[in-house]
Amino acid sequence: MNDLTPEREERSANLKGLGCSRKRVEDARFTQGKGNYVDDVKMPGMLHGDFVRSPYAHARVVSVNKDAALALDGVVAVLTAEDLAPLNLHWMPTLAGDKQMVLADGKVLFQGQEVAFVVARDRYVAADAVELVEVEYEELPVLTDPFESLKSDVVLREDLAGQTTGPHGPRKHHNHIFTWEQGDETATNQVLESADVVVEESMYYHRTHPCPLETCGCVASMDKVNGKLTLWGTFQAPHVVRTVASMLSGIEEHNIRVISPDIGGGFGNKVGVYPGYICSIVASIVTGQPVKWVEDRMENLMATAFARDYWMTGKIAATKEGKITGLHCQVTADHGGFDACADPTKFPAGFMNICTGSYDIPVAYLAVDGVYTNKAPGGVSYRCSFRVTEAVYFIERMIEVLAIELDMDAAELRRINFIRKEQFPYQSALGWEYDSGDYHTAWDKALKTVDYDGLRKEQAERVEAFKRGETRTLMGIGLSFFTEIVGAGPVKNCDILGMGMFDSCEIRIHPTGSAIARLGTISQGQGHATTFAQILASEIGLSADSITIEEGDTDTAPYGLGTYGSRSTPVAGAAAAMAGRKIRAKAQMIAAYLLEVHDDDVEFDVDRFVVKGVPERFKTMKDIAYAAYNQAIPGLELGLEAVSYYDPPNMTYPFGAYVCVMDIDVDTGVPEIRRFYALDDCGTRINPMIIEGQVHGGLTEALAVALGQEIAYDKMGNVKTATLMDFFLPTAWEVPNFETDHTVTPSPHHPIGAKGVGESPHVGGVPCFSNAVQDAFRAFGLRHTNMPHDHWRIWQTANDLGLHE
Ligand code: MCN
Ligand code: CUM
Repeated sequence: MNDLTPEREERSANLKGLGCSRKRVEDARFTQGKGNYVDDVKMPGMLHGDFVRSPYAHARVVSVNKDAALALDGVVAVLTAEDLAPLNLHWMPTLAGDKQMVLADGKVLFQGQEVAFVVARDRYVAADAVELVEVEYEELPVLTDPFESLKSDVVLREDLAGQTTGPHGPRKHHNHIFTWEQGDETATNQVLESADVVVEESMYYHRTHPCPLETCGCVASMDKVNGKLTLWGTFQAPHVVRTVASMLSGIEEHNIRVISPDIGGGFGNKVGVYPGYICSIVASIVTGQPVKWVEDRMENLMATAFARDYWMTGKIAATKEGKITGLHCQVTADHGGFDACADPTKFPAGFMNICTGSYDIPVAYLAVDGVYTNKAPGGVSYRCSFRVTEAVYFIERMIEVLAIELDMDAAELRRINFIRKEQFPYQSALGWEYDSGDYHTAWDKALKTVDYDGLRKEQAERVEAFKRGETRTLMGIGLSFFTEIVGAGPVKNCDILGMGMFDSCEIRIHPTGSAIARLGTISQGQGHATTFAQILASEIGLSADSITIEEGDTDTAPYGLGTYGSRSTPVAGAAAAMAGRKIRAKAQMIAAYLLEVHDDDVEFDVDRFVVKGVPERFKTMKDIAYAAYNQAIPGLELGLEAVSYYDPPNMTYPFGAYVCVMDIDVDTGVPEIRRFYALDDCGTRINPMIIEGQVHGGLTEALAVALGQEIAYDKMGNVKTATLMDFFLPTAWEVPNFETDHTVTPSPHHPIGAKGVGESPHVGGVPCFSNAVQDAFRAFGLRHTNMPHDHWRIWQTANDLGLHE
């Protein structure tokens, strides 16, 4: 039954299942302005909240005077920490085991911190009242550098004074949060001491921000008649929000309904719990009216989850021939005023311990120190797969630096160190088991497609021409090879606030052969309504067009941990396949009964069950669905429904090979991207068009981060990049054409062999762009320079190398 006859091929195509570039079903409403976002939720009597925020990065709050604000017509309430304290809601737990002020309790720790919450008749009155709240501050010394913070006498977190242990072990200093160690330090140091070659390099992966087009917000509505709290919000994990809201408020979980409506991009910015959510809930309970809070762009950039801010120092040991023998990585992580990283509990530095990358490195050691500073909290967001962005940037820079030291070609250096196909499942020195990979095939395909040897030749000629004064443009060839780790995660080692990171799917087949499936995840633009239906179509044999996908309403969806860490496909996608298989198992019994044969005598064939060897005797899934509701089949319950809660046995490890060809004008520092080639391997591909879209989006954000985007602070702790005038958000003008390609190495443990892809292009893209810039200057002695490579910094690099003389 393996080759499809034309007739079977047509039936299969009609399903629009796995592998089909099905058009996105959600786009009809988005492109017509008919999406339903949080700010579209409007209720009778709805009030509006707005924050008074601190202009100072570090200050004592001496007093807050609400009188003038309360006197303004239309102002209903002004909440401060004093009002929340009796409810024990002035502080909230963070996902990292720390706690965070909901409203300033005695002091502020970063610019933009929430000090008071004004509730008013409309947004305008609320904004006016914010100006009328008089706050007296007493400035304190500001620490924006984590290294200085670790030496300073200034105590940032007075609430933790005297605590020498935190949720992740001992604290070395009053501004130190944790040290997280992985691997074997003694063995690594031994290798470093006796190696032929050791290179050391320090690099900074700067602070940046996901900056989704839709900012964060919510509407809280406490119905005092039935005791039910409904919360609409921009939540990437609605069930977790419900559980946390129940724990904090004491409202029983069944009386809380959390709804994530359409979301205008999340990129990790919408995983955490923000003071605005707590304040809106309290305000709704206090006033008895629905309360909406939606932050503006400046608030979003200043106060919600930032990304990165990792200072990394690496030592890499190798033989003269370039075989890597050991890796040492020391990180100082700037977490801002509170540790609000959204990591699985046991991973305070996320999956940074995948920093051995795609290479077979026998011994390694990683130590990460988390540090408090006077900056906004957050740290895990922005297509990061829990710090895999930092890990891949680190190793892909170390490889380039090692290539320089060894005077070797960087592509060849990668090739001789790749984990070989036959080594999978591969046990890494820092504790991961890579499920599957075929790196050499992908690398060779990439290099061949771009004519790598030809490019290197051209580059060498360009260097000569530059030296002869015939051109002022240099050429950079950026390489990166990444291994991602997505699909958190096995419940045995991954949890968020104690909840194991499984996910779920519940399917209900209707009598006429259409269906609804609900999942514990939530799309923010990834196209789940399109792709989850495709997985089910192939499993169940009903057209994807006949399957509605619903996510994001905790009253109807089964419990799931949400969408981040590219986990939807690896975890919820697996749950969908497993639930589909349960449906199919029952359908088989019904079909056998209808066809009057034994269960084992029928087999599944695209969209039907056929009697083995007699293909003209069959029952389609539509027939079977109808029979499930109108035939009394002995020993079988009526109906056709299934639910699956899926605990993945392992993460999935997508990978990819990227090449960027860049021309750099030495006199202006302007880079021109000539070509960008991205080969991704995410195992079985559900929807190639959506994958391509994900890759384009992730690469665009990678370009942004590598070439200019940053959240920069001055010494006073002022955010210098809090508007889109200063924060670089690329447009069609800056973004080049991206060429996409793929190989397919299925995950051996995922029911359909799929791995995630949503974050891969960002993880692999940032080092690729950065390596391209740095490679352009390799012939002139550059070893490493930090991102973001904006025009000014590139010009500066050229200047430092004496290229302007
Ligand atoms: N897909 C596929 N075949 C595969 C893998 C994935 O067709 N083998 C499809 C999926 O069916 C899904 C999409 O690609 O439609 C992304 O799937 P997946 O990799 O599982 O990632 P998630 O759905 O869990 O999305 C999360 C990921 C993250 S963590 C960030 S950050 C990010 C990203 O998605 N945020 C995004 N991409 C985004 N894209 C948009 N438009 N908006 C965001 O906020
Ligand atoms: Cu790290 S950003 Mo995504 O996991 O939502």
